[in-house]
Amino acid sequence: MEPIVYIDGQYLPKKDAKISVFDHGLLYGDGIFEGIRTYGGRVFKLDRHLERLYQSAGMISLEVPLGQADFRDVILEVCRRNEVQEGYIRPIVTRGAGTLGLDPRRTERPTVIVIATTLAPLYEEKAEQGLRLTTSKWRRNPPQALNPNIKSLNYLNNILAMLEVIEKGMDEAVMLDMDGFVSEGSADNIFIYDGSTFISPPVETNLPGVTRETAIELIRKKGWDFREEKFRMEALYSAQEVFLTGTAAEIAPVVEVDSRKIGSGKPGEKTKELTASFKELVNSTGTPIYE
Ligand code: PXG
Repeated sequence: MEPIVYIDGQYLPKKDAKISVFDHGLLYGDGIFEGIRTYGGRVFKLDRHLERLYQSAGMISLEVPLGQADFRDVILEVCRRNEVQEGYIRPIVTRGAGTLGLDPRRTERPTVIVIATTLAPLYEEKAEQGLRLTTSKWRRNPPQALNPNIKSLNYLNNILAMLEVIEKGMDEAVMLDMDGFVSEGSADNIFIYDGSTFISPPVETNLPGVTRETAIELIRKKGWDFREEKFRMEALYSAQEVFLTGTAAEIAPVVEVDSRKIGSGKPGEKTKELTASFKELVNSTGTPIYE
């Protein structure tokens, strides 16, 4: 089946789904996006992802030419047209086609794109054994330069970290903020368990992840302690358990950071419990695509 892509009001076969080379999303990374998962024909946390999409747009003064309820309908329709069950959705809004100058006023109107594909999780097998991380030499964009709360099309900061991961044969990067505190991975948030409390850095220096929020809810529901707090690499190295959270990563255990074993060197027991609860949640909640 040929995939169907939504662009500006039209549902097009993949081969016809094209945008202008003058689109400022391409020319300048001027735009925003979301990454959303579906499980068993239901979209996980659809409204929260939509909310974050509009927040990202607001932070770059981009007016989404579609109301939130209409955007929601489009996403569900793209899923239906692609017969998605276990899938991945990528809504994108760019500043639109314009002139070669970066002035956003020289664009006609924002471009809205929605792609939906059938997809397996990012780290499926690796996640069972646990991920190996390396600290990136690149610092996460500080909020004073490009706020990491914006899920923008400008992902070079993260891609530089990913290139390092590939060079070193690792699975994911740990990115530090400008002050040397742990911020997040290249495409996921990070948690440590110190033996009594789960800790994740405050979102000032990272993306407010939907999976991060879900993990915090699960931790609290189990009656375990959680707090938001800045921490340095040493806290990561000496943690009993470490895990990453993300739409693609889900809740993924970390077993090694910078060649240092985390805990026993195997996925932590608490992390495993959280992963199991997360799987239960994604398979029992969400917005139905077919109804
Ligand atoms: N930090 C960053 C920088 C991200 O890009 C997360 C944290 C986790 O957020 P969520 O809301 O997903 O829990 C992300 C999410 C991909 C891909 O294609 C990347 C993300 C999401 C989905 C797919 O690698 N990034």
